Amino acid sequence: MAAGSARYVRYILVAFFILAGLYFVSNSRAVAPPAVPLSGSGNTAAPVNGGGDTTKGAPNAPKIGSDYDPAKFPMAMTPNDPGWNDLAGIKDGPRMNATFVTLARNSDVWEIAKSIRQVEDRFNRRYGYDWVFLNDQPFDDTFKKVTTSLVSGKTHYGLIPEEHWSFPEWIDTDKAAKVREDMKQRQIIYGDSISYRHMCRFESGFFFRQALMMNYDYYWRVEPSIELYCDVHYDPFRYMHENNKKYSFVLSLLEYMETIPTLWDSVKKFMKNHPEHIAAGNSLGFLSDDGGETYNRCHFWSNFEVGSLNWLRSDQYIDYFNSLDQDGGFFYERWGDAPVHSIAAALMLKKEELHFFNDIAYYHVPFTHCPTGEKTREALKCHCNPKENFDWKGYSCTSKFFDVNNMEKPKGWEEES
Ligand SMILES: Nc1nc2c(ncn2[C@@H]2O[C@H](COP(=O)(O)OP(=O)(O)OP(=O)(O)O)[C@@H](O)[C@H]2O)c(=O)[nH]1
Ligand SMILES: *[C@@H]1O[C@H](CO)[C@@H](O)[C@H](O)[C@H]1NC(C)=O
Ligand SMILES: [Mg+2]
Repeated sequence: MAAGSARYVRYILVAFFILAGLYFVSNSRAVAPPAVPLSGSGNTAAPVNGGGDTTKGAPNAPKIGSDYDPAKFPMAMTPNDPGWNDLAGIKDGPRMNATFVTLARNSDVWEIAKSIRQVEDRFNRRYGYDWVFLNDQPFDDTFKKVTTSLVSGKTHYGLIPEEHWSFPEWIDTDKAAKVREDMKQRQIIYGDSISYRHMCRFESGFFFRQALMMNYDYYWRVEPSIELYCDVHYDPFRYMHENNKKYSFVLSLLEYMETIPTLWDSVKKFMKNHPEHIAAGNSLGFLSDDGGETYNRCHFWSNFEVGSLNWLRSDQYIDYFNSLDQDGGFFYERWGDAPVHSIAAALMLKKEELHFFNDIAYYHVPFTHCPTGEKTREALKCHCNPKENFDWKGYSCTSKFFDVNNMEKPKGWEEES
């Protein structure tokens, strides 16, 4: 009897320790401190693991990489494709080596929160792609907390090195100051801003080689205050990868000539010095209506871009950027990253390497891309007003893009022009 009850006590004790052990293990995982350095100390340009939280990302998804059979994971590109209505839960299939990227100030937090929420709701909640945030000032705790809570993938925060956000030594800062004064008088938008110029130069030549961005092959640029109006049914990164696309856009338009008076001269000089970088079968016709003599001001609007980081990091693009940067137009004029990227893409990539994402509906003040065609908009559950679609209006260059590529315009485009 005594021996028997001692055995029971032993059983109870063992069971107790097993339960206590299980409780401890499961609970310690739940209360593990987030790997996100919310205290602000992780704000460096070196790769910081901004979101080691194991609940982030898509746990069941096959690993990142190009080693997969696309046919095993078909993407639903049209409403007739199998899986079109499968918008719930984590998407299976491969993930690209890709990230969202946002340049922002701490004061942009609520406007970028709005953008993130839309990108997540319409696309990323099923994919869990990472998000890199870049800033010329350290990000504060609020910015990191809010953005990390909204992004389904891992978040990373980078501080831009000073040499990527300042006047290079060959720039005459007095001359640059006179230009800003003059542009102010002429009321040219952002004409008197120094920071806007640093921003444009950074987006033109440096975002893709920040330490955090070196970890990825593809990027999707997102700005504060944008809207995504339709569901995204397939992975745009995978589309780029599988179709060998290097640069993409949703809106195109004419640049203000006052901001780029000598940009084309600079480009022509580069073309003369580096004929080896100019692609055969490029999209020169998108940029110039006279065979390259003058620039017609057409450019892709770069506040939205999905593109290849390796292309931007290529000798081709770096030689181009350095040549333009030496000419000083980021400071002596007000060259924007949109014409700078667009000219590079149109001259140095093959036509087939550019892509227009008709099915990604988008708004950045003051322009809207709302897909043409009622059927398309319904299938994509869009909430944009088709009357606001800019694609076929006079200031858009999208029609020219279609013509240069001999592409058929979507049905109903004339009614929207
Ligand atoms: N860190 C940082 N980010 C900036 C600065 N200026 C602009 N940005 C970011 O750079 C991107 C482009 O700047 P915007 O002010 O949106 O320029 P824009 O799109 O030409 O003009 P808006 O019509 O005002 O949107 C945005 O993601 C901004 O958050 C700056 O001084 N510091
Ligand atoms: C992702 O891309 C970067 C840059 O090209 C590369 O260094 C890295 O090895 C890639 N990672 C994977 C998992 O393919
Ligand atoms: Mg903007």
